[in-house]
Parts: sequence; structure tokens; C-alpha cells
Amino acid sequence: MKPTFYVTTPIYYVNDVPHIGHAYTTVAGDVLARYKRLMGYDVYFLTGSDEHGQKVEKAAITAGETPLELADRVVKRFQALWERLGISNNDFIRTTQERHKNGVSRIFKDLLDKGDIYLGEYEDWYCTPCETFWTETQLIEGRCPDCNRPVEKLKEESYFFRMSKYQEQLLAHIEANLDFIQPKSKRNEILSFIKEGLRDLSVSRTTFSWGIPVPGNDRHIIYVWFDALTNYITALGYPDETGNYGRYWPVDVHLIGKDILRFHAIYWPTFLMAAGLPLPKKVFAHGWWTVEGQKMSKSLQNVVEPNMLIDKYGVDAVRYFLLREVPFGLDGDFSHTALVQRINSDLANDIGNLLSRSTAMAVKYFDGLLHVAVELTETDRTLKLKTEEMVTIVDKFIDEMAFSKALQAIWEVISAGNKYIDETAPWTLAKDPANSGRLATVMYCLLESQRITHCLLSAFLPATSEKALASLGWNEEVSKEGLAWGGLKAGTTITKAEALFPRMEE
Ligand code: ME8
Repeated sequence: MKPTFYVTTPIYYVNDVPHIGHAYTTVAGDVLARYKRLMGYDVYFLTGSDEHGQKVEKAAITAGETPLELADRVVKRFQALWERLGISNNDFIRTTQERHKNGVSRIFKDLLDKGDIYLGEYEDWYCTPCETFWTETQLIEGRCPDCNRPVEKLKEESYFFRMSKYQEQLLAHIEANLDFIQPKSKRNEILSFIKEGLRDLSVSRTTFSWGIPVPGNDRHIIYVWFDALTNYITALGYPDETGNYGRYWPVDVHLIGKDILRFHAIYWPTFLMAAGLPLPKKVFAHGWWTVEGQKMSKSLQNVVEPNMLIDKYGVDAVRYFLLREVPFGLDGDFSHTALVQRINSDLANDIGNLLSRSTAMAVKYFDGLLHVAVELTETDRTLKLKTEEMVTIVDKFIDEMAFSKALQAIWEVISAGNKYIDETAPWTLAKDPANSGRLATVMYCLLESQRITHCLLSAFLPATSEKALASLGWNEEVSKEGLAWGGLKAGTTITKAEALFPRMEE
């Protein structure tokens, strides 16, 4: 049986249309999912939409729609974007689906029955955009400490989750599992937050109606984060153990942005502990994008719309840029100049040129027919070794979510390929028919190195790699076995590759 791998993105709010931040997490999830599939895993990749709560209700009122009409309309935009971006999710969960609502009610009821959720009264400051309560001392100059927007005082009867009860168990878990929260700097933030003391968490609201009612008391709506976080198991059919839930839970990694780490590293694990369910293996928080040096916001009108980027630069250029430009886990800046530079140097020049030069020579010197490599010289062996090492290094980096390092390691082999052409000078060899054995070996090494590179790259740049592999005569499905040197067989037909990436005006 194949080993399983379950990866999730956050489920995005439908009160906003998709932007580059959403695309970022989702592309990262896709690379992981595609890579693990290629390595032989049985992968489940989940994304979806967060459709309940006051924020969505308010947006719907403003738009003159029902919340569900709003959700139906906006969710299509997310789904269409994921399709354009080549996102290979296995499922898309909407929190308004029955499968989700049933699962949430069930887990809420279990915790009520167990006494880990109880009825009490709440009075505190509430930030509606963040859907979060704050104490007086947490406010910064009377505003929300997360988003700096005004807060309002709310007093309401509320159900509470006994989060305080799980404080020590959670601390012990985080301390015993170094990889549980990543990157490390974020893990430390969470540890100190917990050590300050966890209060019981208000998990219901009575001030609006758009959500899942509390079982047995429908004056109360389940807190949107309790509702949303549970998507990671309701999508698997929880509480039914026999299907996907039994197969894929616990999740291998929840990919999220740093803004929502506390919900994933404190609330969610304690809910699961209370329900007696296994915890996620890993929660990875990536950084935030600014745009041309500024915070991205609707009011600044600088929100980067992924469809516009795809129209202008192409899908794979966008995917590449997002994961190459900034180490995953750190903040980064989006700029058109940086993107165009990446396209011209890394994509058009390095990888595009290498493939078009190599395949053009194969066609010119051998009519596109591939011959066996006769005897490898030191230069050939160096390229072969570098290619083989790349496979191991990339695996390690992907496990660490170090996508930009994985791409750098791949690009080292691409540079090595370009250097190999200069060193072996096939055009000189081609002048003398006596060298044809040597020339065939050079062509083999050059093309085989790129075949392996493009098999790996198929996780990052699926459309590009498909074209590249087709011109390299590789029609097999990419697989772990296919990453071994020697896959290309004599007699394979190589065709001249078109430019993979056109150069852009700076
Ligand atoms: O928080 N840079 O949904 P959301 C990088 N529904 N990533 C960014 C970003 C930026 N400037 N802006 C947003 C929610 N993101 C909840 C999640 S999960 C159970 C519920 C990304 O629509 C980042 O991944 O506000 C962040 O975590 C996500 O968008 C939040 O999307």
C-alpha cells in the first residue's frame, strides 16, 4: 500500500475575492501535493471556502444578496482561479455543505456532552474583521492588536470551550514535537503566548444568525473559527472512520499564513485534544507579501489580482516567482520588476535556452534520434552526479518546505547543463564524423540531465515541464523511478523545443 500524505490550505473567506496571498498558500500546497504524488504517495490535497460568520453576513447585506448567494458567486472565482493556476486539489470544501455542518455539530455536541463546552457569559472587546475577542489589556491604543481597526464592546451569553484545561497538554506536545509548529521563530511565539496562560474560549455568538446553530440551542451560532477549523476533518467524512478520515487523518501539514497561526497552533489542537482525536503532524506558517514595498490593502488599491498576473506573465512564471523569490516562512515583496527579472534570467535564459539549444542540436546532428552513451568522461560524470545529487537535495528541501532552496538546487543543475555545453562544444565535435560516438554521449548526458530536471520541476511548473518532457521524447508519467539516470532509451525521438518562456520587456 502507498504511504499517504494529506496537505491542506486555509479555507478562504468569501467576503473577499482571491488575491496573490491566497494564490501563494495554494500554489505551495499544490507543489507539495504534486511532488508527493510523483514520489509515490497517496495524496489528499484539500482547499476550500469559509462561508459563515458575521463578516460574510455583513458583506452580503452590503452587496444586497443573501450570504449564500454571495458565497455561491465568490466561490466560483476561487475555483476558476485554482483551475487556471493548475491547482491539483482532490477536494474543495465549502462550510455551507451538509457534510461539513453535520461534522461540526457532531464535534460540538461531543464536547458539550463531555463538559468541555459550557454555557457562560461574555463581556469583552470584539474585532469583527478578525472575528476575535480581545481583553482590555490586549488592545493597542484601544484598537485591535492584529489589524489595528476599531473594536466594539460586546456582552453576550456564550458557550465556552475549556481551552485552559488543555494548556499543559498542549505545551508538552509542542515541546516534545520540534516539527509541530514551523518555522522555529513562530514556534517560539506560540510557546510564549501559551505560557502567558490560556483562557477559556468563547465558541458561540448570539448577535447574528449566519452560521451553524449550537446543537440544542439555536439562539447560538457556533463561532466561525470552531466551524472553519473543523473543515480539515469534515472534508474527510469525519466522524465516519471507514473512509478518508481513517485513511488520511492526522494531516501531514496544514499550510497557513502567519496571520492565522494562533488559531491553528492553539485553538485547533486543543479542540482535537478535547475530542480525543490525533493532532496534525505539522502546522507551517508562511510569511506575508507586501506589494512594491507597501502593505497590500483594498484601501491602498494595490491588491495584486492573480488572474491579471497570469494574463500578463503566464501561469508557470507566476508559480515560479511566488516560490522562488522569497524563502517560505519569511515575508517578501512583490514587484513587477522583480518578476520580470526572474522571467528573463531564470526562465527564458537559463532553463528555456538550455532546452532549446540542446534539442536543436539533437535534431541537427542526429535527426532527433537518441543514441546510447558510450563511455562517460570526467565531465559527463560530473553532470550525471550533480543531477543525481539534485534529486536527493530537492527531496530534503521539500520536506523542510524550503521551496526556494529546492528551486535553487534545480537551477544549479540547469547552470551545470549550460556550462556542460560550453565545455564539450558539440559544434566542434560535429565537424568530424570520427567523433560521432563522443557527440552522441554528450547529447545523451545533456538531454538525460534535463529529463530528470523536468520530471522534478513538474511539481513546480506543470505546464512547462509537460512541454519540455514531450520534446525530450519522455511520454511516461513522472514517477520516483523515473528520476533515476538512464531513463531515456536509445531510439527515442527528440523534437526541437519551442521557447518555453518569451523574454519580457523590463
Ligand atoms: O483567514 N501574503 O481566510 P482569508 C501572504 N477563513 N498570504 C496572505 C496574504 C498576504 N498578503 N493575505 C492573505 C482566513 N494571505 C480564514 C481561514 S482556515 C480554517 C480559515 C493568505 O481569506 C494566508 O494564507 O482571510 C492567510 O492565512 C490566508 O490568505 C487567509 O485568507
